[in-house]
Amino acid sequence: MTRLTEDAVKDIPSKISSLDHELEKRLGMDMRNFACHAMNVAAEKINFSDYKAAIVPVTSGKGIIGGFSRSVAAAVETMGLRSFVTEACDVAGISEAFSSDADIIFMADDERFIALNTKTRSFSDNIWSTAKGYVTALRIAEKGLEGKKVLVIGAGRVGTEAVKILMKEGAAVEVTDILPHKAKALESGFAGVKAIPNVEQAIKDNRLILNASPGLISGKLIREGAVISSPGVPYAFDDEGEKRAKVIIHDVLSLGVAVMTVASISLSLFNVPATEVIAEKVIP
Ligand code: 2YH
Repeated sequence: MTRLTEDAVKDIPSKISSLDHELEKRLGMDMRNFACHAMNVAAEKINFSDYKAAIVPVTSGKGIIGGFSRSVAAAVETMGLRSFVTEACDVAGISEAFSSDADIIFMADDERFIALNTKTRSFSDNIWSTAKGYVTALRIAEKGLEGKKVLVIGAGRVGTEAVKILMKEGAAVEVTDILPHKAKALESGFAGVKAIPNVEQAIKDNRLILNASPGLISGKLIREGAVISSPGVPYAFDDEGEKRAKVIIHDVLSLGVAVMTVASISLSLFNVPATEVIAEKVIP
């Protein structure tokens, strides 16, 4: 799975408010309203400033990504929560977060990134939240997805969740991956999903795209007026692709974190079933 890099996150804290405005310009809502929209909860029902979020740096596996915790904090603060990065890492950091009465603890290792609600003992997951956020962004940008053909590029963890969410939205889902057996596994796993073995052809044939892959996409393949929602890191598009597409929605971290935040709060406030929010079933 793609691991974020220091370089990818380094500008987030200084650019978070322009990111928020950019989202408003593209989708007609800021990050907070967007995340509430994705989770189907009314923003006015949540007192965001009542919540304190702690971000715990985690050293396990490949270790700390410089700027990662600060970037998560910046995204959460933009939504109106109070937040802090714990001084200590790992277990000591978790105990510091609890001692400081944090309501939500964000922590990520190389496999998972969760927002644990300390009051409800439930948590939201970055994979599911990212998929949910980017499907929602595509739906808003396209003014509805029901009955429309959508291509998911990348049959990894975010792609798999996106396929499931798009099916629920009533889209006609196609999926492609440079490893065709992975797309095929999704076709076999979910009735109605169609695997397309040739990635380039799949891109040429589709106007609505959810890109959950780390590959670069040549602008020559992009259709005029394409609507693209792209959580994939690194950024996949060249100048030609940007010119041809009507809109490309992309960021490396904040949209996923925004949805995680509202999901983590919603689990307690609105009895959203945890199974809806947590991606437990992953097709290998
Ligand atoms: O980037 C990642 C993983 N690919 C999981 C993301 C799930 N979408 N993890 C971030 C690791 C952060 C590091 N442990 C830190 O700085 O705390």
